[in-house]
Amino acid sequence: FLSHPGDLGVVAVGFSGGQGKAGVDAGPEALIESGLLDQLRDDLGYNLHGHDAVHQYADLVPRHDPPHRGMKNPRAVSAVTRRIAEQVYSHAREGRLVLTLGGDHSIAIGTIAGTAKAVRERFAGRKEVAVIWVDAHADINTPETSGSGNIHGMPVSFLTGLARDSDDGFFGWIADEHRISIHKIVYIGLRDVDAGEKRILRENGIKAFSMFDIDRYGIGRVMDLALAHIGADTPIHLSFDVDALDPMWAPSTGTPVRGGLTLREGDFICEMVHQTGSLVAVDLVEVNPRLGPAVDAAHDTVRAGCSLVRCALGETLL
Ligand code: HAR
Ligand code: MN
Ligand code: MN
Ligand code: MN
Repeated sequence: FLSHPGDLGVVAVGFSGGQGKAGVDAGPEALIESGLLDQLRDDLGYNLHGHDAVHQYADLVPRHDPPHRGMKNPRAVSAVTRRIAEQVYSHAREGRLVLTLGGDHSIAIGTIAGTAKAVRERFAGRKEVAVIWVDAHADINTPETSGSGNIHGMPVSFLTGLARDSDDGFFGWIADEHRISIHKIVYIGLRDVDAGEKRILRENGIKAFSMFDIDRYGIGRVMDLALAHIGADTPIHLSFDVDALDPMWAPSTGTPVRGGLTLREGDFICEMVHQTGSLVAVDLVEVNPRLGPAVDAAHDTVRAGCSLVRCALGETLL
């Protein structure tokens, strides 16, 4: 295989509290059972750390967790993402690339908070992490603009500071060192964005490439523009929601939206990000093996997810 690519910290997150459908907590187990981590070790040559456990965080999920500012399961999601931030940070501090397997997309509050802190530390405050958010959805609702109260639709607002809370039990633990700049996030694949979210994107000048842009310019040009926006020599956190793919490729997910990326376009995004050499963390989220219309749905979705991760970690580049 390729020359030894280095150390990989793995955080498998069996958590579904950021949304209402059971089963997304079984995503990591399905991905691992299908051989993903073995492939990363045996075929790609990574040195794995933290890969023995799928974390359930049962000790952090309170029995009584009533809504706060309309958010559902707010204490659980706040406590779990706080723990994830520590896990991701401790891998990144050791110089490891960090792979997080979800779980719903609320967990990115933790993963990105963790890398943001590690990158600030590593570069003594001279660099900030950039985020490439691949998704059908913008996930930038504030608690007040959200129609659903599901926190997996809000992570970007908390990470950028557009949403804040003073109570540690409700994301008040998020400090400046955990936050990302609104100018260092780029969206790819959007096609189901709420009216309030469109307003937030517009008013803050946030860079976003929708499916329209991909159809118009092609995925190659979109990736060139996305990476140019981030700039060279900037550490990159790739947060990939499997629902960015068309349901033809990834049917087993909580909120499928037709008209999405082909598997090949998704793989290409991951390959381009790998090729920058600036990747510091990858999330793959919203794989729900319990959902889907056909018998093969979960199998297909897991296979697609594995392919995306392998591409992000360098498998397909010669
Ligand atoms: N925008 C909607 C909301 O806030 C739905 C978005 C959540 N779906 C996801 N996230 N899978 O990407 O509830
Ligand atoms: Mn998402
Ligand atoms: Mn989504
Ligand atoms: Mn490489």
